[in-house]
Amino acid sequence: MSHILIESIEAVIVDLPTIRPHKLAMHTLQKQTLVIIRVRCADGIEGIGESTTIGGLAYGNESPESIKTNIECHLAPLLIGQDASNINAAMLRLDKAAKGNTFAKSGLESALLDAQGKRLGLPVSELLGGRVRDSLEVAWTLASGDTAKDIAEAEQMLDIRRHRIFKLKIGANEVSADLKHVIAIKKALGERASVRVDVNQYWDESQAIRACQVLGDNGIDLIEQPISRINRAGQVRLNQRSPAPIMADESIESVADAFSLAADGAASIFALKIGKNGGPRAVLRTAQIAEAAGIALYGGTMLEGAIGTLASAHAFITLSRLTWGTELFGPLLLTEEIVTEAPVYRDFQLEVPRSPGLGLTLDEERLAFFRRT
Ligand code: MUC
Ligand code: MG
Repeated sequence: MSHILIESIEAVIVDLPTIRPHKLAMHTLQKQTLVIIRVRCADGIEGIGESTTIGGLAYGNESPESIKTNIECHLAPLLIGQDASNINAAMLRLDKAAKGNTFAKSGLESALLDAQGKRLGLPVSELLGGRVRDSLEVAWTLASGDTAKDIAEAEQMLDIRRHRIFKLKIGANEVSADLKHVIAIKKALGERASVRVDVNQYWDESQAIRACQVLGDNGIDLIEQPISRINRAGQVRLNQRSPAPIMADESIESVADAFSLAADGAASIFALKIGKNGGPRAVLRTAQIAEAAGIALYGGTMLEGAIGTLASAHAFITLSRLTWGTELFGPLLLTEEIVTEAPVYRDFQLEVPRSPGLGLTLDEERLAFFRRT
């Protein structure tokens, strides 16, 4: 195939309302901010990607504004004029010239994969080696901040057969109050649902030792990132003594982090996130490290919209084992779409399109309406 040059790259910031406030330990979302990436190629094909994080700089090292600036000033100039169909060469060029910036790189990698899929008439999952399942189980996060409201929300999700796995966001309150909240929800749902918690690094080891024991004793299936990513020795100790399995989320900010966590035995489950690894191909490298180390996998989210969600889904659907399912519910938290057809959720599962690329088309009018000027 002759070279098809990348002609232009655009990063568009979009603010979309959420169905309700979404309370995490470090930030309450009243809206979600997406960065949409458009890569236009000389053959007339446009690839779309998404680089989305949570709470400005509250969650990680990149913000929507830094992602847009770094793409426009540093990353796009490295790609313009390069071969759009050689994704290895394009991403290598970015990695050589720019440290970190995994969210920005993830949106670009997703857009290049979308363009190449459209060019070859193949879904992104097939470019990544082929899917080994038809759909992905999707968890829902209960994060209204109110126990009764969370139980009512979970009951409704079970009734309409949309979710039967629930993740509770805790850590901001007193440990005893959080434990009461979690146990009340687990008691109400019983064996009808898997209940898990995400502490977002808010406990110290002394709090986590007892809290993990109580959670495990009360039927909680999984504990996500209980203590700081910096306290590696503490994570190793907790992983050895907690009766419920410990999942690493914030601890993984790169593929190299995944390797050192696996080497140290710091978690028995990895949350896979395209944004934190540098794209759908990069996240599969982390998955391979986990598989080799006997670490179980979970398909994570940074509450992306449809584009980032399907970019993640096309990668996760190629994994032979996804023991803990996924949490790819981001589009369901938003009241608005900027694509013409929303991702389909049915019978507790997300369907992953079989059409070329990611399987999505931008709705230009909605994008123009919601984009920041
Ligand atoms: C996180 O830390 O996992 C994922 C789901 C959710 O509600 O928040 C995110 C972030
Ligand atoms: Mg998490």
